[in-house]
Amino acid sequence: AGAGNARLLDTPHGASFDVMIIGAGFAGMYMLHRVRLLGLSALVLEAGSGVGGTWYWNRYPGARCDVESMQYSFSFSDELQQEWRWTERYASQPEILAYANYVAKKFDLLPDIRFDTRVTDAIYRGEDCRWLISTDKGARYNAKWCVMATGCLSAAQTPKIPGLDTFEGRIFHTGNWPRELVSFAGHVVGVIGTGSSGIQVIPKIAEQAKHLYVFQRTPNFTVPARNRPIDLEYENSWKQNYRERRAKARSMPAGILCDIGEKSALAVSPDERSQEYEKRWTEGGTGFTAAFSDLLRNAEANATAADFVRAKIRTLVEDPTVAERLIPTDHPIGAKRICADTKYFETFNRENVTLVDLRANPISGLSPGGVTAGTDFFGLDSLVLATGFDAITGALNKINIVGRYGRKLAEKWQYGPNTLLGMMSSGFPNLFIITGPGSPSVLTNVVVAIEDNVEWISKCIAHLVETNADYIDATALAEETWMRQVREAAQGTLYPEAKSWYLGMNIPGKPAVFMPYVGGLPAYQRICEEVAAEGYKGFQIR
Ligand code: N01
Repeated sequence: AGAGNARLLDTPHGASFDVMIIGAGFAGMYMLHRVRLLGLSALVLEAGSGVGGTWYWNRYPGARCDVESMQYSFSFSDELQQEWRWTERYASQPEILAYANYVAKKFDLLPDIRFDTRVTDAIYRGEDCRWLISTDKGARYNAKWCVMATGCLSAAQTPKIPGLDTFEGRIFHTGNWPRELVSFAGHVVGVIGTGSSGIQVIPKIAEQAKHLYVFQRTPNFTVPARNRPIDLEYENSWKQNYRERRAKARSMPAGILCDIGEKSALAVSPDERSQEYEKRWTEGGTGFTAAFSDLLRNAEANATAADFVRAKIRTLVEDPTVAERLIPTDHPIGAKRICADTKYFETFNRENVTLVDLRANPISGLSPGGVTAGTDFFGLDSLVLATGFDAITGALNKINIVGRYGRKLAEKWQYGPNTLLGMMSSGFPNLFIITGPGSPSVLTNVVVAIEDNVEWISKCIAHLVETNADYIDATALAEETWMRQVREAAQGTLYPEAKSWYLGMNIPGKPAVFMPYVGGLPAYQRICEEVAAEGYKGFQIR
């Protein structure tokens, strides 16, 4: 067993640990590893039956990362990054899950993880500054420090469509896909949702299904991923230069080493602009929106990139009416997370695929045999919900988190989340969040954001242990100042112009607040380091 079990104590509130970690995705796994290096006891609680988080749950056909695999991996162990071999430019879900399992085994993490265990409550006990954790299995634990590694895109969102529970066919959610193999062969299938998940799953289901109806409410911008196998030369070029490349990636706003255009899109001729877009379109990947420096800051510059993609859609989709329906017009390109696809638009040229425009014909409901949209009925054998997530705060708010004076986190955040650096929320002492709201999280290569947060939190805990401190909390003033910085950073961009999950606008009733910190990883990292160097300025420690 791991270090933790040796220090296990029986208390009235179950087993006692130095650190409880909620979630065994990349964040929870690395947190456990770091806590053990401090010589502290830790336990991880995980709702799934295995490690991997996002990559455990999102097993839908076509699920694939849109950050290149040589970068979407841990950098903390050179041995790990040298010995693991990625096979494709963008790793598929099964490969990333295999990687997560490999990491768990290599660092012997499994003995300190309890699977199939969902945390229901986390309640702060003021007398001894400890967190009391309860689970759906009736287990109780307590710990000095509690770390939420619950993920930004982990609370799958099922829309309230009338009659959904009367549907007699199979229903799937991309974010909660079954572990067994699902076949759509010979089936009439409906997919609701055309975000990143829908855009990946639709071409795959189309290859199998007798007929596929794609129910689209809002068209999305997507660029070709141009996934391909990794050759040895490319792999070696990374492995021989990992240290330098990782460091360079960390100096880029999204923590991703890529070619960022330094010019304004409006400072070059239309020809030069098109050539640059064409080059990036051919190269593939989400680096398309980094073609010029102002694509996410200037509406006119943005329109040049959006128009380029619109023209591509018109050339890729044979039926002009279908092409027009697939063209996004309601948001700047990149203001919603841009998607990377493999033959998405081409899928609509297949005879067995029909695009149903929900703007013209909204879904009125489901019945045992299928979906009614407008005046049309679509008989279905299977329905796939690619309807997204209650992002960034969803997984946290599902847990009954109660801080000082009995205050609930969900209540504190009812008008939008408030944190200091995305890692602590005032009134919830000794509770850390990895890639929480107010951190760069989803705007970055999230593995880098996770590593940075985990390392900051473990150094902070080490500092508390060394100084015999029992208690750390964000001050209300520092939190307010940080949230102002987060808001101001977003205001200078085009992000708030899209009704996206970044703002919680995909969830009915969720306050529209831009949640991530858009100032870039290097700026965020510098601020975090300064705060620590100045004795955790903005935090109250005793
Ligand atoms: O979710 P989304 P997602 N009736 O919220 C539609 C990451 N990710 O799971 O836009 C009809 O983007 C909704 O329509 P609308 C990535 O960060 C990454 O696809 O609200 N439609 C929209 O089309 C991504 O951004 C990867 O009008 C309804 C769709 O469902 C994030 O996860 C792969 C509806 C939801 O799109 C989320 O992506 C997958 C309703 N009642 C995910 N409710 C890669 O790395 C919702 N919709 C490649």
